[in-house]
Amino acid sequence: MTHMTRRHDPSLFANRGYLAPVQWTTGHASRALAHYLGSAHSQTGTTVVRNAHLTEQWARDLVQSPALVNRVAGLIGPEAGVDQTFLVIKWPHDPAEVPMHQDGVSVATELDPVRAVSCWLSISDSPESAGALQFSIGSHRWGYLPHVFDDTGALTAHDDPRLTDCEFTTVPTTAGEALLFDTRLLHRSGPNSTARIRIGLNVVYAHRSAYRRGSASQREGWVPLRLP
Ligand SMILES: O=C(O)CCC(=O)C(=O)O
Repeated sequence: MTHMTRRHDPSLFANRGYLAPVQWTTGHASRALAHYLGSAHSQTGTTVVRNAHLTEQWARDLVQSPALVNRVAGLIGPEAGVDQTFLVIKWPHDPAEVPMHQDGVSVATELDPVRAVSCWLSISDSPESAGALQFSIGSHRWGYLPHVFDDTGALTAHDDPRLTDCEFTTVPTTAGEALLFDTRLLHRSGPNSTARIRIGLNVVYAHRSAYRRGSASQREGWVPLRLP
């Protein structure tokens, strides 16, 4: 039966670098989680928690959501795991922006994009005005771009002339949706100009064999996927 919708067309992933949102839980459950996170964290500037899945039970559960795990295993194969997570809470009227970057490359790692995939989970609603994710569609076809890392290992700049004219498309999401995207896809997010909290969890999933630099065993955050 050829009943494949555009939503699930794998060529979309190859051509534009991301899939239409995957529902990992209900909007109701996700908004309840957003409410909990808003009360559990203090509102002193943008909240960033690296590898939240190692320290917070809700994140440990979330990265193993059956709907996500099935999708990820279908894209990169079963022996995959979580490479890292990154929680960002943008509080109401938070001016913070996440600058453009590619998830699959850092000082410590370079991931084979065929065996790794990025995922951004919209824990709250994320309309454009709240700092939704923005993709430079098709930029994954450029491969990993030359990067500059600062002393801490953080990525500080891209030294490639193509980036001067790079255009971004905003992809608004609602609570409980996830965007799966190529680890080379340039992405960023803008400020939250709304009176509501905006919460997203970025998860990079990688197959054990995905590491061109580094290895799964050297990754502090690596945990194997539990297939349902
Ligand atoms: O939550 C955001 O605003 C962006 C997070 C992101 O791009 C990342 O962690 O790679």
